[in-house]
Amino acid sequence: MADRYARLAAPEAAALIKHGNNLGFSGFTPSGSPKAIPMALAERAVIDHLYDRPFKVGVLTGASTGNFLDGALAKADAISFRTPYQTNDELRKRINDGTCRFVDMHLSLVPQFVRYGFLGKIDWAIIEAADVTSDGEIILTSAVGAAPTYAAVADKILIELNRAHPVELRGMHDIFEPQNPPHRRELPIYRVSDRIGSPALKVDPSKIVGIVETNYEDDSRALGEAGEIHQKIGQNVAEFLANEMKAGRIPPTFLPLQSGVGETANGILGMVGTHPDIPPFEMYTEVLQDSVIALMKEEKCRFVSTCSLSVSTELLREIYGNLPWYKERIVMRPQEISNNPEAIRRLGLISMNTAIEVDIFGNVNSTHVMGSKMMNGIGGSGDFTRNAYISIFTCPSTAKGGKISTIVPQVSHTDHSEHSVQVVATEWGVVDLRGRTPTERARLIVDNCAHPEYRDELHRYFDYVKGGHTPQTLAAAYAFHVQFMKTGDMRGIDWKRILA
Ligand code: 0RQ
Repeated sequence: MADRYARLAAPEAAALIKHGNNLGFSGFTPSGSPKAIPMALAERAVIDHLYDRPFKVGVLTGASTGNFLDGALAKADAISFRTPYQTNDELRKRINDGTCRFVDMHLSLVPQFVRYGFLGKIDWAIIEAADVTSDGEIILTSAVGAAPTYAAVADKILIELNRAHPVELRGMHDIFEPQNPPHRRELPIYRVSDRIGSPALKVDPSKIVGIVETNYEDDSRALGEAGEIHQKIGQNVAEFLANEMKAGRIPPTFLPLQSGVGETANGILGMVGTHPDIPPFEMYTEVLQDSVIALMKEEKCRFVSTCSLSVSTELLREIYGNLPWYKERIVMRPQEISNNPEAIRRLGLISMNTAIEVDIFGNVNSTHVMGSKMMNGIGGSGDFTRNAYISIFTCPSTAKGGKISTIVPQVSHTDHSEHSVQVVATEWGVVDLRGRTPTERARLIVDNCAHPEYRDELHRYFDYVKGGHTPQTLAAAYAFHVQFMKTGDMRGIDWKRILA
């Protein structure tokens, strides 16, 4: 580690940042994001606000972050602008009450948007590092995210040198930034494990204003054991994939998997991974979640290309305790590469993401509750879904104790259209929408995926709406949602009145 850089205490680093600055942070999910500087910034904001001094910053990261960053800064009301994704309750509240501007973006596009200046100037890059050399080589930690781009475009760089991450991480990252068009070349990734960049992030050392030394573990939460519903969904997806192999539509070597965030995705991947007819596979994904570690140890998952190690603290310790073994089996890439449409299409990925709701025609809402309230954001689900060899969406058939059907006549917000969504699975069944017309899709989804308590309601709607390529009645398309907003339960719709 180099001595040429100034050593700063976190409050000293925070004091350098001005109200209105745009900050580009390393990290992707709570993994790999700075911790001490954002917490010091939050403390500073609280004091500034007490003295009626304005202090808010723009926060750009790889994906979501944890309590150290989004949590602390949102609580201090210190975020004026946020992109591209978040999962924090306090921040979600501010986004939905309009006090924080939020731009929900495809994660693969963030670095390009930043390089082109579409998101404004980046004043500071704040990067968590396991090591930094005097000539500006930075070894990143448990994620890459958009750190290479933030570091390249920012005026100045602050490093959080975090001793909780071992310097031996060197070699797990593969840092690569494509040229801007018209000079961009193809990405030479032909196998999941191909490396195309360098193990370190290289920056102009004169831009590094100082180093804050810390020792904080990532605050990733452990995901619970898959419940009965998630197990059934996982079983349905696994059976579907096993049948695709039998039918010769997936090669005997299988195809690389991508799996989304959250409890549902983690549980489903666990089930797919343990299905006896699914052979050992590789993953080309953006988050390596808990269930993958067990599959790697059983050699069921042979290699993972990811943007982050989004695992619980215990599992990250396990990875760090056996680094040589994991370094042969994991490569961490920038989100522009982990989520790159070209690589996804070429490698023939099977994508598995979670929906908030799905409509009878196969359109998916991943982001908004009842059409208006932001949940987390689209994340990487669009990058993968649109370009996958097979794109799968899963969700439990109901939410909020059965008061909400996740299968609805029309989604209240569209993130993934019927043209990109190929397979839908709930705990009741799995349907293959490829090559089906809207009317065929509607029958399949209602009869196989909807909760039985909602099937009659959905049939009633669909039997009434006749005519057109995609039969729909605008007066009743949102009847389920309107009923919930009036009564707190989607059931009991007065169809006679609505369809009169
Ligand atoms: O809320 O906890 O308050 O009860 O939504 O739902 O079932 O716990 O599912 O944790 O897997 O998250 C889509 C949000 C699912 C996530 C989403 C309520 C439900 C609960 C969470 P409560 P579950 P999960 C790559 C992929 C977009 C980004 C993405 C997500 C809460 O998967 O953010 O895919 N996806 N990225 O009760 C009202 C409905 C609801 C509902 C569920 N229809 N109406 N509330 N909920 N359905 C990774 C990255 O991009 C980093």
